[in-house]
Amino acid sequence: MAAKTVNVALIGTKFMGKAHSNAYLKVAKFFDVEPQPVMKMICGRHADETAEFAKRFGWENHESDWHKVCDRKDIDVVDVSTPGGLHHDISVAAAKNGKHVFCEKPLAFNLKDARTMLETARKAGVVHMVNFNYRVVPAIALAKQMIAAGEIGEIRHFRATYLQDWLTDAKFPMNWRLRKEAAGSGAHGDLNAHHVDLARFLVGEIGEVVGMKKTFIAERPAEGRSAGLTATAGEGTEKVTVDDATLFLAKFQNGAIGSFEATRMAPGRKNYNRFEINGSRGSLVFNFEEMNTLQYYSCADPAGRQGFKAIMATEGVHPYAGAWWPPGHVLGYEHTFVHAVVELMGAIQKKPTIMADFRDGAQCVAVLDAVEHSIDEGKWAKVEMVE
Ligand code: SOE
Repeated sequence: MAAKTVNVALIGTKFMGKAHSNAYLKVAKFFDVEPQPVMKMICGRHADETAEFAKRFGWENHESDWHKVCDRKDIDVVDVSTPGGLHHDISVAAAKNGKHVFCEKPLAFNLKDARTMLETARKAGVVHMVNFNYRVVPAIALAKQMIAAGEIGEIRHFRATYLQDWLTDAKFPMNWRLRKEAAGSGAHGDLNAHHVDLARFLVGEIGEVVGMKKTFIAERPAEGRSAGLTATAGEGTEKVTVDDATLFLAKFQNGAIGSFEATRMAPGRKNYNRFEINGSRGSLVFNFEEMNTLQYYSCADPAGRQGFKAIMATEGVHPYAGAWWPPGHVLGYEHTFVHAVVELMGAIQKKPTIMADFRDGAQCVAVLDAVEHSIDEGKWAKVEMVE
């Protein structure tokens, strides 16, 4: 019997558009997913580029107006891979029309919008998922299992640094990620969002925060063209309206404490997404630049033999790894998107998932917002809870 299918429409043709397209292409080749995604429709602002993109990645149709995509009867899933400024409007339109929604992070620019997205999706009874793709890095999914099994005991510290360097040079031109109206915020929403999600995933809810932020370069050469994290300069200059770096401290509801640092101005750090968790019985350390390994220290090891060991999460027993290559044949960034689509297809089949839904997405926005409030008011701020 032929496998069940769902028709997917992807909105966005840039960095995330490529990563998601690749995931839809690969998922049913490596994983026994049901339903299987059919690459029905790609949507991008520029008709010619989108037509070219459709041909290159194998999308059946292309469109340049997302409203029309959300209105189509033959679409089951809308994948929102646009800059953040469009997440709310597209997700709400798609959910109201009964489509499952898979949205990039951060879910929204403020808690009010995030709540509307959540309520609309719940009312429509559709699957809603946020692409916090680091949850499905095999080493991180393994960390989740180890924590749940009590292997590091009661958690006391979550220590996260997310460092990149692509904005170090003051001559690096503007792009949408530096404009508040398109990105919501800078390093905070782009990078801290991932760690807030991982902190909630691995440790628990955050109750209170206090932060600070800094924009080191207030004006940059105007944008000529940009793609991914690269750009060429156009004429003149433009004001930067987001943070270059945001740091904050957090109190978890379960008594753990945390520190978070995100910057796009750390020369030499490319995608240094690192966190360390210390518990009463051991520690775990992850660094995306070595994403196939999870560092584990166990206090139970005999005296004289204690130390961090690197678990290479590429064995068949590790989450997702068995579907790919033999042990040690490492995975990369793009595989995380495939794993996210495995989870998305599973959720459509009503299977339990470890991915974030819109409630998780909204709770992450609540933490990000609380950090902004604490900065504005110069004191600790309570995080609103989303039901
Ligand atoms: C750019 O900073 C970026 O691509 C983020 O937008 C992603 O979410 C992060 O995973 C890697 O860096």
